[in-house]
Amino acid sequence: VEASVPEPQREAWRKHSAREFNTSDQFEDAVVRHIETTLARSLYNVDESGAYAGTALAFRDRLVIEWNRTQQNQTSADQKRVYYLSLEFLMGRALDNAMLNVGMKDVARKGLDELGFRMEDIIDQERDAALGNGGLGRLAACFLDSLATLNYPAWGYGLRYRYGIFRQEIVNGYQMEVPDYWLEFNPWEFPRHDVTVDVQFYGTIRKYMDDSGKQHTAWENGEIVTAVAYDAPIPGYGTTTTNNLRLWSSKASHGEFDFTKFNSGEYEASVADTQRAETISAVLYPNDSLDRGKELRLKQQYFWCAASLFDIVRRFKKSKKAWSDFPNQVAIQLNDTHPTLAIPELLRILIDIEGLEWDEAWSIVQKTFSYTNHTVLPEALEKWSVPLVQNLLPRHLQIIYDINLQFLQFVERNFPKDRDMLSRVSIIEESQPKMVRMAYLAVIGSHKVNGVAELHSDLIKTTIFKDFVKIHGPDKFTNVTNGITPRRWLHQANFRLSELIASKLGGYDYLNDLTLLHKLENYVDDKDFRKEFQDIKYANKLRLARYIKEAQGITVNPASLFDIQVKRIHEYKRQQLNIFGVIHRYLELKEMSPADRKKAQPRVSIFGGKAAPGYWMAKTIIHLINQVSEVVNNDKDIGDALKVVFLEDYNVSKAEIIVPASDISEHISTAGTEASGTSNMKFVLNGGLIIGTCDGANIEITREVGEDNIFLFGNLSEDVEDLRHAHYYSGLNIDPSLQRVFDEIRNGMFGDAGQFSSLVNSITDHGDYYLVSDDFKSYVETQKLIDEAYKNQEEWLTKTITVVARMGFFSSDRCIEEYAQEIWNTEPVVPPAKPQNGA
Ligand code: 4GP
Repeated sequence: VEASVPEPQREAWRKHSAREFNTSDQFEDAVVRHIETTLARSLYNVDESGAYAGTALAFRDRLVIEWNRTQQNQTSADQKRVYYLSLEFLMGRALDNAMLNVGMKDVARKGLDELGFRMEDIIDQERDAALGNGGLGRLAACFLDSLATLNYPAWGYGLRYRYGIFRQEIVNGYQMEVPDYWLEFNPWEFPRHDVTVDVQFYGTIRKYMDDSGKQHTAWENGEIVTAVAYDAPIPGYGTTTTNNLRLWSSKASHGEFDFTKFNSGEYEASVADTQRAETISAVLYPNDSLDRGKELRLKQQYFWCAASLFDIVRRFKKSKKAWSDFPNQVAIQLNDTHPTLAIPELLRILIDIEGLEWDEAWSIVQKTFSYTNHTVLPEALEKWSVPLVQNLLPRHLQIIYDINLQFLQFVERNFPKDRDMLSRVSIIEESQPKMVRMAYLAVIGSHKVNGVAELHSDLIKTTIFKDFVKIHGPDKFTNVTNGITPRRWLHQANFRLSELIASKLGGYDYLNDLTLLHKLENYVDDKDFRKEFQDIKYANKLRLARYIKEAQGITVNPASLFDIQVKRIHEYKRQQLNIFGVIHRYLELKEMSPADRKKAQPRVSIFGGKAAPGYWMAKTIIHLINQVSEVVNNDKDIGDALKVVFLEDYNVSKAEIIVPASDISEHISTAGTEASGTSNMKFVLNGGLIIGTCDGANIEITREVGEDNIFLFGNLSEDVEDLRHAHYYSGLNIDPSLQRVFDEIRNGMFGDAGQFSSLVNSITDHGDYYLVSDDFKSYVETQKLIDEAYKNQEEWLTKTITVVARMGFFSSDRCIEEYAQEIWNTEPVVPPAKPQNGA
């Protein structure tokens, strides 16, 4: 490690080195000092937001000390580092997580109490860091937690969006999007104005020969935008390892604004350039399927890849190692195809700038990268038009063509008989205009490709990447079933349950080894344990009921069965199937005698999730849910028998309240469409059961918890194609009970029927692509089984305890170990011991 202070003065540094608080007294010192000096407030004008800021800054100090130490230690350990490139990191709140990970929550609670504040209110002041859409972004956040907890030297690289995912407001039943100003106060980030990278766009290519006659390519005369690093510390649980998440922010290369232009009278132009540069990192794209073809999105991707690669290469070059060592020092994981441009970018750096030959550079690239696929939905697979890439990144397009040429020559040599193969696997799709298929580029440039659950990993091998399995061999393709961090999704979200588990398992070791949960099965018949387990679920339902009242003004009875579906709104996830089922239930209840209705199992159907702003059908589904909610909740006949709630603005911190409160959660995608799902794991880990299709990780959850402890229904993925085909040629078979639901919608039971015609017609007239009609009957029957099962509370309780005990497999720690061994070939770095002088 290079040091800047000479040895004789280092003693003074050591003596005055920053100290961590350890007692509540020291914590209070830190909080008050920050409130008085950093925030310039005092006991006369401090409110909860001030107390939050003081608390966050106190914990931030602690994290920073560990973070600096970790980074120094990892650098001197000189081991391979992992770089996780993700356009989304859905981190949620940081304070509670920081307190629990460093193990100081009780200390802080006591301190805050003495200063006159309640811990829960303070935690609630924080805004979510919502730099993601859904599963892919939250998975990245869980992975960062596990990487730090397991002491892997790892950095996340992403973009620092000025606006995260939009805030959702429901107005007259419709989704409205409002900007999320999350950066107004964010104590967790550190601007590194000294860590910048100039990134080039557009420009021209010049070929030239040097004195020795060697050919070179230069990319010149482009527009430059500067990337500035913003770092956030990522603390591991129960370890001092604190890793780094580096997010890039864009600014004009000439600084705040262009003085030359300003001085020559071009006032507006001087600001316009700045704005254009800053736009690159301004917004997270909220669309998961419709953002295709947007130049700004491609700019974001390159900006982030170029800055990250430059940074990684700069770090590597400091080690003065040979280039052949690069893949021994660096593993880069591509989270979906969004960072695929990193592949041609690394080639460009190695060949154009560092002067390596193609073959050596290519071998380094392939050993360095690996790629995770998160979807088989054809509309979500990224493609960029050749003219767009040509204009924005002319040199990269050349490199992509070169990769493709070499690849196709290889294919031709090895598969001379399969003439169509070349056009099928070409990175360039011969369409009008031509398109660059990013997923193929990612596969070809990586040494490993993984899916995120067993079924999904099998499906990618037989569908989208079938030819590549033949070409590269099956070993290139692997599976890492997703997982979740038990720290946030149990210990933090459901502290009482975590405490109960710890009391039986002899401590919190299980948070570092989730498989230890299996010992809970010994307590399935323990009366006191059962009682406490049940009480906790009830308390969590009560907490959610209070939240529903406060946020939506709807009164729900916590003794009802809570049935929850929260996730992005998408036709393939089939919230429409759920709401049609709810309407069916409502119609049945209406027909019952009051006496029978009293006997029916009361239910609360809870929905939450955002629709992409341009995804009309998803927005229609939200509208229908809200209209049904309006009608059902105000129907005097129905009372507590059924309530329908749409929770506005679903996000990570709300999930922490929602997840522990479920009796049943819904994971009901059309078989073969949901790559994995991760909320399914969160709900079960918190003692909720699942109604689900044989899809994604539901299948492995079933294997772990046992078929008796999950409610599966619906067609299997191998039958989906035939069913679609049958819809097309022989029409649909619409169950009479579903037909009735459609009739009532068309008759205006839930308001203007025209609003919902596209939704209903997509099933009745347009082929029912997502098989709602095929699965409706078994869905409704399975819901009946659930009502019955729930009546036997003792058996239900046994099931819920059993499933928790069997969830050990689904920790994201297990995922990270698999990635480290099978894909990255990396080892943890032993964290440094705390220095003796640290208070
Ligand atoms: C999601 C998948 O839809 C989900 O099944 C999976 O669990 C998650 O990735 C993590 O692997 N995909 C996205 C996306 O969120 O934006 O494509």
